[in-house]
Amino acid sequence: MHESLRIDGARLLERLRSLGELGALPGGGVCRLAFSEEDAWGRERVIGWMKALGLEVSMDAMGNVFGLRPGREPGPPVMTGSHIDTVRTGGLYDGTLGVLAGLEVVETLNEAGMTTQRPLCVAFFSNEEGSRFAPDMMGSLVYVGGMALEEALATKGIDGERVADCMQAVGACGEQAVGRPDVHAFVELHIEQGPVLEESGITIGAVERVQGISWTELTFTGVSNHAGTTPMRMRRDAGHAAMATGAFVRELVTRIGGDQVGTVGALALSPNLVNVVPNCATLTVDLRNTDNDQLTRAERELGEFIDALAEREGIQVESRQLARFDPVPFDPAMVDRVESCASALGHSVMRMPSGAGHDAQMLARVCPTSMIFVPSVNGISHNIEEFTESADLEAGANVLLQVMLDLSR
Ligand code: HGY
Ligand code: MN
Ligand code: MN
Ligand code: MN
Repeated sequence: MHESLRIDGARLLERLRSLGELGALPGGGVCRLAFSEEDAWGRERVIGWMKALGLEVSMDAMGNVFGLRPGREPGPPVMTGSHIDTVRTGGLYDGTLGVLAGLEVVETLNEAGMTTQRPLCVAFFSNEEGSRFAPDMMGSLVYVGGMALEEALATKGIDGERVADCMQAVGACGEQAVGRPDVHAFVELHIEQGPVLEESGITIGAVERVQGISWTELTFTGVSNHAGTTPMRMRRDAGHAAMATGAFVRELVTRIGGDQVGTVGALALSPNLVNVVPNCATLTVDLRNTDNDQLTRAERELGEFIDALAEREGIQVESRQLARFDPVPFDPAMVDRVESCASALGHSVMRMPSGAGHDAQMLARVCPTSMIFVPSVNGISHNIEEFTESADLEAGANVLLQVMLDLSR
């Protein structure tokens, strides 16, 4: 019976649109930074939908939220979900698709009067983006016991505020203890956020693994001085060091090649004035690779470069690791399941890695896990132009429905 079951695409689109109203940016797109007021609005709306669907809602001490649908038998649930926090220039689909498609699966089963053997659970995890409070995937990392709750709560963000205080302010502190998850299997639907599916003309990605991630914050300290009177030989120019590092990152990743990518996403100079040699520069370096040895090599060469640079320029450098996750392989049987469910529904499907980090890479530490990708138009994400065709959103949600039914009989 369940092979013929289909989700309601229009209803899914309406929820995506409705959630996108919260934290909507004037020119389009969304900003719901973790534990911000906008994040709280999103949390409230999704929890309202969970309750309206009859789910038993709980929140843990990290603010992770779970909507449980009992099965015919008790036991660890088949879980799906993702995140609803966004980057500062976020789109409508990053994270939210996985959460709202999970709710759509529940509503479809409710309408069909179907009770699965195993319980189902739809979750959203706190602070997946990590762009306000590093590391990324913080909520799911704490959930699986990969980061102590106390450490997460004490984390200071880019605005100097502590996670604990911001969570308190938005009511995102639940009672449920963290670190002892009991999950039968986890599957996350997510937009690809890259160009591969679109360029390949394929609808569904069966994700085999997530690449390794390394985030570092570098702070160069020199001496501020007059831009006109200070001879070049006397300068201790922190700004120059930052720019030289940015150029080196591009040269490094080009030289390593393969899947290696590198980004300087945040840069701040002080005093940031046209006629003052900067005495302080802070920048972030995001390095990723599917090959951990190459990623480690990139980190090492970056470290060697900045030490030599600081020595040569007579400035100090402080390096702070913001995140480091090895590449994560998903359970082959789970990847097969995504592939076979997609094919059974008549969708083209390909196996592929994930360039982005996801909550699924944390759940993979505690249960069989995989991901379903759908195409991103022009490969764009973390950009207000982020878009996925309705037919592809619907296809992904239908694959999710079938995979969850497969897992929960
Ligand atoms: O950075 C990432 O890959 C994720 O979107 N947080
Ligand atoms: Mn995401
Ligand atoms: Mn993201
Ligand atoms: Mn993600």
